[in-house]
Amino acid sequence: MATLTDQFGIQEALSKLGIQEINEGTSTGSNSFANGEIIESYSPVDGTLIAKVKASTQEDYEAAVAKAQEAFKSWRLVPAPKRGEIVRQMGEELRKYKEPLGQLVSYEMGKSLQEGLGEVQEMIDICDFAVGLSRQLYGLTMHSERPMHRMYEQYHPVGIVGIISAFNFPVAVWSWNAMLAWVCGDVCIWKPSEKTPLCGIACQNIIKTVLERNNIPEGVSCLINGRDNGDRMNTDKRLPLVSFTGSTRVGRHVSKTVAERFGNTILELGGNNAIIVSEHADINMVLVGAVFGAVGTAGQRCTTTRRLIVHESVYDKTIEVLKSAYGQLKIGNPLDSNNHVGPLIDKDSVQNYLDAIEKAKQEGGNVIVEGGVMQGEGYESGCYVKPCIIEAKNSFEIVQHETFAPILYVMKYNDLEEAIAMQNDVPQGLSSSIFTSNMREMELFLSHAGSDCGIANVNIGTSGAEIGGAFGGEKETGGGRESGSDAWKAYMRRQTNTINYGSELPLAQGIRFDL
Ligand code: UN1
Repeated sequence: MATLTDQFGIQEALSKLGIQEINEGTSTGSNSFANGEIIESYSPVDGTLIAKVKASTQEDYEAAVAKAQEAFKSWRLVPAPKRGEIVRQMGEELRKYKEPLGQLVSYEMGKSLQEGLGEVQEMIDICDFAVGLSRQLYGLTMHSERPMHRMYEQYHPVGIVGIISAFNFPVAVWSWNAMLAWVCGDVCIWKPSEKTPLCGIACQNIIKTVLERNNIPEGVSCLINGRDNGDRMNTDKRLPLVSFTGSTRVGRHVSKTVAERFGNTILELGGNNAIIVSEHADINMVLVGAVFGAVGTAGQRCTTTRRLIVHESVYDKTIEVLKSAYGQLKIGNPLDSNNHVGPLIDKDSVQNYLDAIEKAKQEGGNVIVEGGVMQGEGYESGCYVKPCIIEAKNSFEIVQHETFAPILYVMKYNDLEEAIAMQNDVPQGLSSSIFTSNMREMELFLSHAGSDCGIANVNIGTSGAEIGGAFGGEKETGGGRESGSDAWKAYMRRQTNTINYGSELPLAQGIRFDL
């Protein structure tokens, strides 16, 4: 291992997380099914091969499903608050491992250590949320039209939930799904991204101890690795629900494939999130919201701020403030707390970033803060890029497209309705925000005539949603909702029950059927 990694305690973190067989061919976690080809996990931080992981074969996949099916039979019978207790213990375990897991997230994925730790905090938060939820899986009761009848609805677990997660939130998004699914009585099969397999293994290792000490069958939580397993899950009738986080392109395929067999999906796909900066905005607040939104996680959140729609009267000032903030950004090793921006996930992403800048220029974009790939000491992995700002039109093809990189497009408006129309005029519909201290503007933005996104914020950036709200978006973002509010309902099947406690059998709708 490179000295750089030792300097930041990665070896120690890996060993605490039970990932020990570095470069020996495989590193497997509890209940992972891995006899296939080698997947290599390289860190974008310094280009080091962190470990090799084996993919799951068709046989491995079958073994995982069989184990999950078996586990479901007993897990669904555990009372929901008792399932909540197991999830509570998982939250405790995650608290213990917050530091090393945050480090691994940062090292394997490339986000800053602060954001890595924040991601583990999201996991802890969702555990706490799920514990409370385990006593609140409510259904409604309603009055029957027939005498001496009672009607109510209840929610039952669906069975095996397939979770396909992306590299950019390699642990939190799994936990949003898994923790809710578990209190709902479901079991999970998780396929993490091929780019962050070690994060998957680490999570399995952490929760394994909780399952073991409570005598819960380990099939409640199965881990499979390798691209081919995505379609195995999508086409598998034994998985009534597939939760997919990733690109709109792949999401479209998942959606069709699962729908073909009448399975359900939760889709968290691309975003193209905008901040509207009104003439009544507090510019200092805009600064933090927009810069963190655009360059946090090196622009690789689905909630990243990609467009800034600025009122013409504050346009020059906003650009000036942004330029100076971008000038102060430190790009480098994300484990070093002095740096603001870490690397992109890999060189393909760097190429996409460069292509997007080129396209924006070709379409007439005016570069305000120059981008480029960082060279020299500390940047040997070739994955570090400069966050850039381009003055553009909303109608540019490239602006309509989500590029997973720190590129911020800025544009002017003079009327708020026009700004809202621009903000909505993209295929995606995840997150949006307005900075204003004007109550009328704020309410218009949040009204039916306002933002068409799943998330709409005021005086907060587009990223960094709390777990307590439902997370997800409209249009090409896929329509799914995860984490807080009543997102749990997607992990259960609803059953309407009507009970006749009388001695007659009256038919509904007053139909007579005399025998
Ligand atoms: C994602 O980018 O896939 O709202 C999830 C946020 C985070 C989650 C992002 N809480 O930015």
